[in-house]
Amino acid sequence: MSDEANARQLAETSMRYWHWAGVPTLLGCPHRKDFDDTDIGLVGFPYSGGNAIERMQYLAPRAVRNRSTSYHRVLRTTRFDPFTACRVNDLGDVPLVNILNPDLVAEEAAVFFRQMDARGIAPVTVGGDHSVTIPILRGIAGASSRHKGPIGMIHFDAHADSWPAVNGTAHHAGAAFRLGVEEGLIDPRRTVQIGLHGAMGDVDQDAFSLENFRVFMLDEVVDKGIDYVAKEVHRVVGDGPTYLSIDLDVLDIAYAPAVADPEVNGMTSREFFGLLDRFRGLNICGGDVVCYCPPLDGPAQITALTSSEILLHIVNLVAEARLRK
Ligand SMILES: [Mn+2]
Repeated sequence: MSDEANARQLAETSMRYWHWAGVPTLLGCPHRKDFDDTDIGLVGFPYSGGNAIERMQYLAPRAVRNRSTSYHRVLRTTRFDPFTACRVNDLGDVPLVNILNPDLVAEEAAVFFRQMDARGIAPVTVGGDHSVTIPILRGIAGASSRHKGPIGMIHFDAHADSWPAVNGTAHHAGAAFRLGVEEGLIDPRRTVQIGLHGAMGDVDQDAFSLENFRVFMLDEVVDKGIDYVAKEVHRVVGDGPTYLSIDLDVLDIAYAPAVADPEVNGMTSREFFGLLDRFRGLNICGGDVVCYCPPLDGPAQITALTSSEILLHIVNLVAEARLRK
């Protein structure tokens, strides 16, 4: 390569770090509202009508666009560029006309994700509160999806989110993993929940999960280590299509302070990203990162940075899985 070409390449590489320049998109990817020419669709789901505690998560997609636009990069652990291997585009935000009604929001959002599924696009979504996951699953999983049945689930969270209807709706932030089973969208035998920790509202709060899923309390992750947990996850979810849903509150508030339902004494980012790295080889067909409340983030934007790195990791896992097909 000539000196001039070298210098140009170096300049382009350094520009990947410019979070302050250009038009911000998720992971600095092209904005494609029409869904054309897309393998992996990055989506904002700016909605927090499902969380009665903090309701600022609707601001997260914009905040993650601002920061993750400088994460159009290559992971050191993979040395693999998902953006040249796959067509990764920012498809914009889920249209939410009936934003004041959680049941109608779930309906209209499911239509959006069903359209993506029909075109073979793998969705990677920035919420929103955790109620965004059920319409995503209704779009991409179950008998009428291209997977033609329930899919596997890897769910990171401080909380079980497998509770019945409450506060006037079934479509609240803590319901996705029960509804997912009841509606045949996720296979409970291929579902793991990782990182539950913190004080509970009542002693039976985790009962549905403990009966139906392989649950790794955070204590078990720390006691047995991430190599053990990753091996167990590979065993339980197997080769089939598997979705990855990440509530930022699984992390200690040192690593993700700006979350809707913070719990102290959480997972370290070293443990968390170590697990994601060990999920390479799984058939990850989509994912989401939820519960970020930008107004609670500090000036260093810790939670925005963490969300951006997570987004890049999910895209890598989905891209590698698609290339293996
Ligand atoms: Mn949670």
